[in-house]
Amino acid sequence: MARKRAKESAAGDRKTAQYADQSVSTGSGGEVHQTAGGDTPVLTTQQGIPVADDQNSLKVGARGPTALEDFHFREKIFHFDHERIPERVVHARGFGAHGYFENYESLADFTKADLFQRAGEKTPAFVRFSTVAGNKGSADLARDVRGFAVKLYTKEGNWDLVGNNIPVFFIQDAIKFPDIIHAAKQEPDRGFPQAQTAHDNFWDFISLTPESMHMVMWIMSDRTIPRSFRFMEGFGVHTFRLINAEGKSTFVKFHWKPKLGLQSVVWNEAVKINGADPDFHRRDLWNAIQMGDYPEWELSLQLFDEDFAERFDFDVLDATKIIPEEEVPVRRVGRLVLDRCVDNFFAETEQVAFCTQNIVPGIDFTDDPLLQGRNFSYLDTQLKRLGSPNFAHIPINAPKCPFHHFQQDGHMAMMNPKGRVNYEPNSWNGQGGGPRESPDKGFQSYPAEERGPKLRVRSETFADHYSQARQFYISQTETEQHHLAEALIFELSKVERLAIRTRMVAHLLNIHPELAQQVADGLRLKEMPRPADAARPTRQDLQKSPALSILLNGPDSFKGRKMGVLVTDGVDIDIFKSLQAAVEAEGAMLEIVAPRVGGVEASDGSWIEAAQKVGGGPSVLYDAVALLPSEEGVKTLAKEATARDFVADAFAHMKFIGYVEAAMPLFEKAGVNGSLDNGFIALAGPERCSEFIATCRQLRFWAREAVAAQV
Ligand code: HDE
Repeated sequence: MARKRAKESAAGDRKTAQYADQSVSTGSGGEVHQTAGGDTPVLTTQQGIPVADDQNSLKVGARGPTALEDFHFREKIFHFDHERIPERVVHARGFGAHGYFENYESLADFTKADLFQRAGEKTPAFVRFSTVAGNKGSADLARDVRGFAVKLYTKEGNWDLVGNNIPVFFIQDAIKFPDIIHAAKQEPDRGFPQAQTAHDNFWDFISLTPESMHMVMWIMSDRTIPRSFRFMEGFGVHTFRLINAEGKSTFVKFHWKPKLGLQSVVWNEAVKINGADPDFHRRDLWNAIQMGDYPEWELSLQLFDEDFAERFDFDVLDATKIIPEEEVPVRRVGRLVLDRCVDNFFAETEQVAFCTQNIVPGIDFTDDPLLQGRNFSYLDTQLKRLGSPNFAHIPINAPKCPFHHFQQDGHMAMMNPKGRVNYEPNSWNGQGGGPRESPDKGFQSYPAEERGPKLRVRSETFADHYSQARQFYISQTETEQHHLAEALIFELSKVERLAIRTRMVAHLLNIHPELAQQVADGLRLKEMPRPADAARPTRQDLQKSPALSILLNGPDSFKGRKMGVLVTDGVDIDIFKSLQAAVEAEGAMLEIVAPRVGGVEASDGSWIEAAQKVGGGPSVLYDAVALLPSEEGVKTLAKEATARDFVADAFAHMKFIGYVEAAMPLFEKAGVNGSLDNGFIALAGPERCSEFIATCRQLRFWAREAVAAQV
């Protein structure tokens, strides 16, 4: 009996092995199933045991049960089952890259931080950009704050500047963080909406939290729909301290200024990008770095002293306030360059553990209650996510300078000290006694005077919630003010409860009556509410701050931007080539979109390969577009809905559109032929192409917006 079974089994093994070979060879497009040999290493288990068959689990008979003794199968599935670690409770969706920070000048007058001592010094960096509310798999163009977390591997330890692309925050005290995040994320009963603040819970909380009103202006502006990470600012948000060698403290606000200028998309475009390419931002960063087009930001400091802090209109410890750059100008002190993509997303981007309390000698905290709370939260969250107090043993988190301490053991301890001594003080001086503290080199906290009764209170100096919200609003261009009002109308229209919509309008009345009126009209509120009760009246004397506008801080070049070129068979090769050359000369990118991805045959018989089929490369993926069909080719294009959308969307999103005469039938079908405004540039001959690119430097033809809304 036993012999019979063994025979069956052997026959079965042979049969299934043969079947596996067939399935691999046919299943992988005819490639030959490879086994080890030559340079190809032998597949092993984690324990190093060579694997003979990775296609079939061990069975008793070809159609029988799987044997428990199949250790290879069990190890493989066991490991797979544990591949995920808890996603971040906020900022789950992120994308990271490596680079360096280069110091322009010595900042020794202000700080003894080692990385700021020598001009030209480069410090390795890792940056992770993120959205806040969405889960890990959510889309990149959610209307949301973007995280801008920077880890600097300095020679005196890791400094994490864990910032956002908005310089203020929703709340003033960390104790409210779980509430704002619960309110923003999916509602707990239904588990949706995903990555959106356009729902009742969010606006319910916000409308009951006047301190959020300044942040509301920022999140409803186009700051929350950036064109890409490369075109957004970063902010440390809190006031920090710089400490010099004499122990003198200077307050500082940290800013990252993108070299390519600020740029955002419009909301209708964001919604469509999310469908066309949910990875739009990460793909953009990945591609730019892979192409050697390394994005850069300048570290810019607002430096001020106690006197200024006393004089300033608002409390510098209040994270819902900015210091206008017109009052304390930024000083550009160095540049951050991202020049290397990760080798492995999980190992680096997912496992990177930022901690606000990672700070180096020469930089220090202030008593901002949000920052104080964060200093507890980040360490705590890393233990949950990474599962071990040894998360600094993971290469992405490990310092790149020497480190020595007596901490030991724990889950997954990778770096284990040698020798007998694991405590201090000890008397093993010079005989493996281990590291010693250093009063000179060690981190010394700034000896700020702290006194006062122990109370659960909010400082009176934090009480003005509307003045800077108004200042933000009046600092925007008309176009931006319009977008802000539209965003509020969109979001509040998704709120089911009228009382919440009304409560928000009551707050807007304290910010700007014109804004409140527009939103009330947009929501069709039957009655204008009374203004919300305000702890402090809104100051009308704060001046406009042009630094707060995106459009006033755009680029003067099309560099780093992307041109989508729609071509068909018969495309005029001269125009195509000169457009290509003009785009290249500008330092921009060109992507070819064609009816079919295989490409087109140009007017001279040459072949142009496409990157996208027209349906897969809608115009929302490009900063400007050019339409270069032939007279013959446009006939088919005009029949395709995706080609018509390509044009209609480019028009609706105020993009510059270069075109050849042959494109007219497509314009007609797309419904834009009646309004060929100055944003349409006829590429009558090759020489017009550089003129077209020069026009594209304005990025959008905003004058079209009022018209486009009605087409
Ligand atoms: Fe965070 N935040 N945060 N945050 N935050 C986290 O830490 C927290 C705040 C920011 O790419 C968590 O590692 C509290 C402000 C970024 O890995 C968590 C408070 C700013 C990232 C946490 C704040 C930020 C986080 C979740 C209120 C801008 C992503 C996962 C006091 C200055 C970092 C993690 C990355 C992540 C707590 C407010 C930025 C839970 C308690 C203000 C960019 O620890």
